[in-house]
Amino acid sequence: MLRRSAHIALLLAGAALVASCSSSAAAAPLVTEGVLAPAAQGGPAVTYTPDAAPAGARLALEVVPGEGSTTATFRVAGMRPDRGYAVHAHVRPCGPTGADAGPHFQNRVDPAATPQAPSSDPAYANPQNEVWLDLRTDATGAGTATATVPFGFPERAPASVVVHEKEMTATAPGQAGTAGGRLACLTSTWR
Ligand SMILES: [Cu+2]
Repeated sequence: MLRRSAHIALLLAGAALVASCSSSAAAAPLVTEGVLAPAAQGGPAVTYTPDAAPAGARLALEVVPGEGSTTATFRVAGMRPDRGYAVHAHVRPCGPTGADAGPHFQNRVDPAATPQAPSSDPAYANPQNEVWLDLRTDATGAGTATATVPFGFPERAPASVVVHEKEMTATAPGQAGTAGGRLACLTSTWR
């Protein structure tokens, strides 16, 4: 009985996730959704650390282009309850390892960044030049974050959303944008 009601609750949470995505009044939102599967299995939504980002959790991204701005909303259900997750837009699609998603998408790219030493300069690694979607889950493991950034994606766009180990993204010089290991990833459409 307990298993059955938990299953129904999950279905309802999934339905709410879909309903809330499709009911946005803004024009032509881009919606990407996925259910976390083990990374070895592949797919659009993968977990690298099932203890912290359980297989079966649902992730959804909605991107609404504006006039010289973009509003992104990231929703999760079935994640760990009462937990913060640092979340960002990354430049490449998800792959078998967390590193496959590459560095954070930056509107103005930090000229000092290298593959070995990603940007950690607060002048570039900040939530006005990157897309940060840090969120906190409720008692059911559901959570939402919305970010409006002052740029669009005319030439380059992110390709994924990465959920990190830390509960919040760091902002100090030398650590800005860092958030620990990569727990899960959603390959997503941004334009
Ligand atoms: Cu990130």
